[in-house]
Amino acid sequence: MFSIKKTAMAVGLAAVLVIGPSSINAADSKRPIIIPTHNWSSQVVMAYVIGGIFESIGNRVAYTPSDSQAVYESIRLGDVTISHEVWQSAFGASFDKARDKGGLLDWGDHEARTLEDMGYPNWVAELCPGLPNWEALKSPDCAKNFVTPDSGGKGRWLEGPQSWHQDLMPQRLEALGLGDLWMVKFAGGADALWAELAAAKKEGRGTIIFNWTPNFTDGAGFTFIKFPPYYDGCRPADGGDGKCGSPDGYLKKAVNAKFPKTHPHAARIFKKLSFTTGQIGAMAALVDTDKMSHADAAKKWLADNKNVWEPWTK
Ligand code: TMO
Repeated sequence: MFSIKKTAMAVGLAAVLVIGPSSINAADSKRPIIIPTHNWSSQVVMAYVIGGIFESIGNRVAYTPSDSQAVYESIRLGDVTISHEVWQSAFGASFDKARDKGGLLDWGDHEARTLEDMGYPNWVAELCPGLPNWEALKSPDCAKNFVTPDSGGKGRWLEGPQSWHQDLMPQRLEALGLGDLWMVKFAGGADALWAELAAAKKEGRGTIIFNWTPNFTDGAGFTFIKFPPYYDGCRPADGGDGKCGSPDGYLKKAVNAKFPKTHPHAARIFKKLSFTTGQIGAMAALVDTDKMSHADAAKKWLADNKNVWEPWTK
């Protein structure tokens, strides 16, 4: 009798120590978990994938289109619950700022590492001897192959929407002394980048675009330009001279600080959840290659990958 009681007490104590008192018997709130959606495919598919996982344990979910910089302040204030793709190069500074103010928690990194930088489809390498080294861009004979009707006689870099990096690429181009030969044009959206890839291929002309990995272009013959290495503080926004490429970056998760208390089960799942480069590239490909809707892509991904995500719910 006595020893059974003691064992039960010991188990109970161990549970308190391991799980923490707030989680014991606490059911997740029926209030919806608010998941942001942004303007690139893997992020939107993953929003629905994670929402689907939360729904599978009986939770409610709402999706809200959000600005990809302002979202960290929204999470801090509790208007949005989570962020599942914090890309270091584009959003690290906004994330740090909100975390330092309080109310936003770093919830760990995905297994996938990231790169967000300028690059080219492999067939254009011959137009610019010396690529992928950035110094190849110093040659006028290279730049002239990247002139477009809207580029004022200079070679064109097609950057993503300005909301992702603000003036990072125009600043880098000037810092590296490439401003006489090259200019930056901002795309209206990610689809404009993929349309440019397809058009350049069809017309057999040069193109340099902003791209990232993990993405559907992984393994599809896209090469990132090798710029001088990134180091903390090298960017003009951080007080540096701007003569650096983008970092070998993290892909982080973040949550509102109250989420582990309002939705302890979902918060535990989200903490464990981690996607690989291959999984994230596949989520993007379902939309950008297979032309599925984001929601249908997520349903298919969840159905095909139960072995990946179901263990996280236990
Ligand atoms: C944030 N992004 C993946 C578009 O570089």
